[in-house]
Amino acid sequence: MLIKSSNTGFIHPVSSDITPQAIYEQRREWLRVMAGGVAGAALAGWAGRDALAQASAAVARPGKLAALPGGRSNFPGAVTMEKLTDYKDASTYNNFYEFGTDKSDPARNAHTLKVSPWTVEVEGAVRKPGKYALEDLLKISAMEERIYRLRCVEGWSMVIPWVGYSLSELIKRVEPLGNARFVEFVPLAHPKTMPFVGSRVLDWPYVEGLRMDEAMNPLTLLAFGMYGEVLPNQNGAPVRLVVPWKYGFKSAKSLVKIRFTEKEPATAWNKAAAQEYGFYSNVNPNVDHPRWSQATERRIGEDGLFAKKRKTLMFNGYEAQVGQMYAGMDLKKNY
Ligand SMILES: Nc1nc2c(c(=O)[nH]1)N[C@H]1C(S)=C(S)[C@@H](COP(=O)(O)O)O[C@H]1N2
Ligand SMILES: [Mo]
Repeated sequence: MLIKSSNTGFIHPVSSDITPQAIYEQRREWLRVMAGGVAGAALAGWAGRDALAQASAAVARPGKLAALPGGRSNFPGAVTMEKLTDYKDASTYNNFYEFGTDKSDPARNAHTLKVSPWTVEVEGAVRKPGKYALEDLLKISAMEERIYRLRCVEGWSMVIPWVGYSLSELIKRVEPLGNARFVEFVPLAHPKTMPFVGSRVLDWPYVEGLRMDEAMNPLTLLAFGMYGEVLPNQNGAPVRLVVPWKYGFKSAKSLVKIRFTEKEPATAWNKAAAQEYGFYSNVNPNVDHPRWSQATERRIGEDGLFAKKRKTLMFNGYEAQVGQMYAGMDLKKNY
């Protein structure tokens, strides 16, 4: 069954299409058990009422767009207990250069983005290349809710409940060949609906890339929604990447192509300023940006007069889940 959102015109399946009813029921039961466990642990520790509410209940929907529910993820590290950023901040303070370079530009301009119909093409070194209609992409795996920190290289961060599934689910499906060592992510670049495509800030499209093991890491999320609803255009509708241990710019929005390659992809920010933005771009408080420190960050929503800056964590706090992938690499050289 398809429901048409009055706000966006985006057509998406209801949850019973995404998950067969039986699995849905099972997942609900399991969630109930999990929530109890997590809530118990939170109570025993430092967490207060916010964390408790966050752990035990589904994130409240803002009610602006069509619903896209996801079962709370049980993958280690997939749900932070930190206070969620307000939906309003998460959907009005954005980087999406295709719609302008000010934080408020995407929310103001991205209504022109046409997200239906939408196709994502998988190509390159895979046994099963092909074009996926969004409707089919949505059904590849059960939707999960993941609460991730997202830290921008500019020194601010948010905590956002994303809805999606591990990119690895799609990758397994298309069967990469032995020579596939990297994955390139290509967002839409459509000058008619994206007014800043063509501007000289970047070389369009906004290409990003990951090494194969990074792309296969279960934390790497193919996201279709946030706060229990489909993504607002300004957050990268209808499908984007979220890579929580890397600076925000690696999390490419509004993807139309996923390409498997032997060579390291040339990424948009690396091409624009190689001395400032490397291929890896792992969040690393010990490696300064050439023009500023990366040791601390400002959590959006905490910017009152007495708000303290937070210390930025190695790999944005996901070291236990991802540190292993970089063992033996010089992270000052591979910034
Ligand atoms: N296509 C595209 N994807 C993009 C960007 C962009 O300009 N274009 N900006 C990146 C940057 S710098 C950040 S910090 C995050 C911001 O995501 P958000 O607006 O959903 O918080 O998106 C990333 N993905
Ligand atoms: Mo960013």
